[in-house]
Amino acid sequence: MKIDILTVVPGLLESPFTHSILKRAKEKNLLQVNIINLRDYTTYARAQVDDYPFGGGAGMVMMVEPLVNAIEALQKNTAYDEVIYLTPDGNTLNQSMANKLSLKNNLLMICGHYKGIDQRVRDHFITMEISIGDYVLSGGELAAAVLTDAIGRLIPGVLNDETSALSDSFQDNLLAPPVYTRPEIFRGWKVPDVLMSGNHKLIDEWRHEQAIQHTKERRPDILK
Ligand code: 6GU
Repeated sequence: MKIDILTVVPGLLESPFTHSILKRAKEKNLLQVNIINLRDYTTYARAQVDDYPFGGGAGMVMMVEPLVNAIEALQKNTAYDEVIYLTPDGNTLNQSMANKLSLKNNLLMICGHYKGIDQRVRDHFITMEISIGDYVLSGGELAAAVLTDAIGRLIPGVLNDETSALSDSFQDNLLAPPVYTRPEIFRGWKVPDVLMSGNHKLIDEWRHEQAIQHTKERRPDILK
């Protein structure tokens, strides 16, 4: 998969994809992330990309021209499956969206800034609008990093143990059960006996019950 990310703050996206699982995805050639600087596509003086909103009001708006120049230039090289605008008024990201997006080949993500992007870009170029939750970030970059991480780890072949994404929280509308590792006893706090029993049927049942219990307590809204 290739993910192109268009931003006015490329520096914010330098590090997130160079560690851990996404680093491995890159090394295995399963994921390629390109950061593109929107300012490379502006024709305005001093690399201007934003301007005052028509009708007045606080904040700046990202101009239609640099965005369309950039998107059209990128589309010449790549047929994107989705052109995603990261915005707090988009559809809230969930695991099911990440699962679906992880099966695509080419994604373009557009990071909003200031008061957002000119509506005409949204009307004519954007195919999906995604938010990562009900709070406001200073820009779409960290949201694009979150979305890329959520998608990237699901690309087939990225995780070593393919089943490990299946046992993630949310994959079956359940939160994940508790996990333990060595030592078996720490300060008198003991690992549940069932996990030490070697009986995998019992262990699976216990984990499933714990997941249900955990979900009932914390997220009754996602329980089917
Ligand atoms: Cl995608 N962008 C911004 N600026 N704020 C957000 C967001 C996105 N998702 C939640 N808050």
